[in-house]
Amino acid sequence: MAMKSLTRKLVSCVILDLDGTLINTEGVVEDVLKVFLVKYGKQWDGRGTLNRTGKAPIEAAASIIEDYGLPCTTEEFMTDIAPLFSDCWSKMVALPGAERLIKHLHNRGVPIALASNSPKASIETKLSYHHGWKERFSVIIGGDEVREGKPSPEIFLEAANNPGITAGKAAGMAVVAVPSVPNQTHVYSCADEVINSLLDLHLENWGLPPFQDWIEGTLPIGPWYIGGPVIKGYGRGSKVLGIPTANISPNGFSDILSVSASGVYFGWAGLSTRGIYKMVMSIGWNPYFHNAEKTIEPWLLHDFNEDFYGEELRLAIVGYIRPEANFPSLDDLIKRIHEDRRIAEKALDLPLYSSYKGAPYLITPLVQDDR
Ligand code: RBF
Ligand code: MG
Repeated sequence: MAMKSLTRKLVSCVILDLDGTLINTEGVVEDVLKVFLVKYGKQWDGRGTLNRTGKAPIEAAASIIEDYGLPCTTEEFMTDIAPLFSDCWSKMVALPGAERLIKHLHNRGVPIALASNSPKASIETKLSYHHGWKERFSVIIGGDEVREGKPSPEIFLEAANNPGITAGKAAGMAVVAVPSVPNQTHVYSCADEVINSLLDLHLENWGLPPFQDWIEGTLPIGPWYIGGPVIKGYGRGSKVLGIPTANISPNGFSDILSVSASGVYFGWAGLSTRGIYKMVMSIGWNPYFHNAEKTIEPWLLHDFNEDFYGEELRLAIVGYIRPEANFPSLDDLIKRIHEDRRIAEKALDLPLYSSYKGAPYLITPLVQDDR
């Protein structure tokens, strides 16, 4: 994506945000708000997400009260909602690439700091569910440790005011934004670079030690195992485009879907009565087609003679190729998808990936044991 090359700086230390950058706070907060609003006879409709993200809890609360016209004060709101959050911390899972980034920078001796608008106590609680994170930060600054939270620069200056990090401050700061709200990249236009997920962070662009785990244009992930009956079969929809995807229902995988970066993945696909095939897939909104819902669209790399609508399809997702993108024309989109296919087909022959072809999950049991 766009990078302002003129303003690019060589970076010697990194300050990370927590909510929506390293963990999926927003998804968990949404689930709590859904339950909470019912108390006031209101229904959650996704309103105001952008007004809340990145704000301190008290300001976020004020914006919900305003967005939904709730008859309470921010203090009452905070007191009432607190118990609902108490058992939610463990659901705030690592976003794609977060763990990898923290470990990599730490291993390579690059100092990392955490600067979050959350109060220090919440940061500590959230981090306690992520083994090995806290110790890797040289400094952690919460919203209650500065006079003014973000967007005031104070929190970043405070985080940088640390022996290991002063050097970075002296060099000036460059900002890479990882939007947690889809299709709102324009909101982040003052960043030096906007990326879809931390998987797309290219550290060498910033003078930092590059990740070593990309191999032949692919990044090993997972494996994730998902499956279900084919709801849009081969031979329908995009067969006209030469891309016969076989959608499975996203219902039941909302956890994986909500935290997986929209993009192109690959792996192995098992069809109950037919066999195991190479597979390349998209997870996302398909911006070219303006889809309203995130979809899972595996393309089984085999010439089938007939449709397999309704059959059980099992997937082992083992690698990542690229972020979802919008293309100027359908022709460009199709060309790129065929390029993805070639990358996946070749990569799946590497032992690193081919070993998952034998995963027991790919084979559907003939008799379902429901006990
Ligand atoms: N749709 C997009 O709008 N942008 C993409 O970057 C994109 N990448 C895809 C990659 C693969 C491997 C596959 C199978 C599909 C991708 N799609 C993408 C979705 C594609 O538009 C869709 O599968 C069909 O064209 C019709 O639903
Ligand atoms: Mg944030």
